Amino acid sequence: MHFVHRPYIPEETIAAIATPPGEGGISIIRISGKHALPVAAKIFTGPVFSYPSHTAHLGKIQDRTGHILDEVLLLVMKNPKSFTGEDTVEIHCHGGTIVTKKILEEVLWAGARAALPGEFSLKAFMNGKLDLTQAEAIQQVISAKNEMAYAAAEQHLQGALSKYIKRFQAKLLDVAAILEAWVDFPEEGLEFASQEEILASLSEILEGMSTLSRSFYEGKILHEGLSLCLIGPPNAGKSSLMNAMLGKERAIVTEIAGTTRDLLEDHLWLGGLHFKLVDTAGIRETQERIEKEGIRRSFQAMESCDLILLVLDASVPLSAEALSLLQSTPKEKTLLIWNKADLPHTIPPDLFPFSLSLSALTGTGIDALKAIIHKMIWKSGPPSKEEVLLTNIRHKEALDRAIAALQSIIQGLQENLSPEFLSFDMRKALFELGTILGMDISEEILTSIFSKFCVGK
Ligand SMILES: Nc1nc2c(ncn2[C@@H]2O[C@H](COP(=O)(O)OP(=O)(O)O)[C@@H](O)[C@H]2O)c(=O)[nH]1
Ligand SMILES: [Mg+2]
Repeated sequence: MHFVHRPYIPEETIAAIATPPGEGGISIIRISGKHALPVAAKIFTGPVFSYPSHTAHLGKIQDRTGHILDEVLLLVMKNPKSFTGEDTVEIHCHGGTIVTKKILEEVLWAGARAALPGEFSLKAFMNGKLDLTQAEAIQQVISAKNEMAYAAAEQHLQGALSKYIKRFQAKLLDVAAILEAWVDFPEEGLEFASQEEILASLSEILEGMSTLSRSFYEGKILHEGLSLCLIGPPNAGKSSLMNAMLGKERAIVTEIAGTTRDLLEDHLWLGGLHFKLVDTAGIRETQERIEKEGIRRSFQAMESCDLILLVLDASVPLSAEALSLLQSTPKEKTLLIWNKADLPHTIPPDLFPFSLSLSALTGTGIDALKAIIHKMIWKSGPPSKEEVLLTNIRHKEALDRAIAALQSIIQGLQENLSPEFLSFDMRKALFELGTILGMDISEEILTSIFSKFCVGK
């Protein structure tokens, strides 16, 4: 969807349906702005102007001809004590598509304008109700697909990430002040702190910022999930393993080599996380056109996935295809699986850092497989609920630019550059940290952030 956000005009009153489309118990129409009360008063049967803030009132909505549209509950929240910081009215009506739409039409007729996606949150940000990380966290709370992603988003919403960033800012400002003193009083400046002390505190800040930046890997896992891809020669049991992992007969399994010829995807939930599991065509030399295309897609999937499950048949000697796959798969993102362990088998030792044997047919070893996947993903254990993680690419990029600026300050200090030269990078680092919180941020960037939000939020 493409649209242009208008600049924030406090006088404008906006309205939108805040509940999801479709039928439900209730729907909520939200109105925010200077004229929220007059708009509501035009269509509601009660004395809207006399209602105290934060009260709820039962009444009816009338259309412009006086026809009753629905019996509703009207909530009044006066500025500044509302989500947006403006006068806000919520109309809770019956949750039907038509009735909700009709009431919104009347609200718009009465003087509100249709809100753009994320515009309520934009107003909240503009009015200082939230900083930008918190506003962005709202959307992540809404879109969280698993408990850990939800926990991380909720934590950002409570301001945990802002607190972290502000701490970096405060520490950097301390150093900046000392650098300024060096510039202004070259003689006495050194009394405030020695070069070693400054280097030590900068390194400590850098370390903290780098740790936060690295947490984006975990944040991404939580938020987007990962893709697992089954790769192997024909008849190794890839499709059988897919079915065993999913606990349903998703893929066709036969003893005929070349049964799977296209990519097959399904969702897999493992340890509270969301994965995309992809079954692929068995890799071998073939002249058959469809199978050939399938194999090309297998290689593509192998490239793009986060984790490869390389499946080999342990009950037969290694084929040429198996050997070639053992050589060509990137070891660091591959789990080697020796399948058909229910049959007499031999397994060459220690080929890959991560491997196990199992039987897709009997199900023996499937739990161990899930445990290893878990271990491979969380290289140093899953994050605790208290850990602050970066989950947003915008934050990650700004933080990395701040880190680069900090590195160049440290390098400059080590090369005994005069402090004047360091203050440019210091300002850059502080600026980048500020943009994470929404300070000094351009209208264009704000627009693109809020345009990804839901309408009505
Ligand atoms: N004994 C035994 N047979 C298996 C096992 N896994 C798969 N098979 C059989 O191997 C054949 C090929 O399986 P399939 O899942 O289609 O392999 P794919 O070509 O790699 O997808 C089928 O006849 C399966 O029943 C296993 O763990 N043990
Ligand atoms: Mg198959």
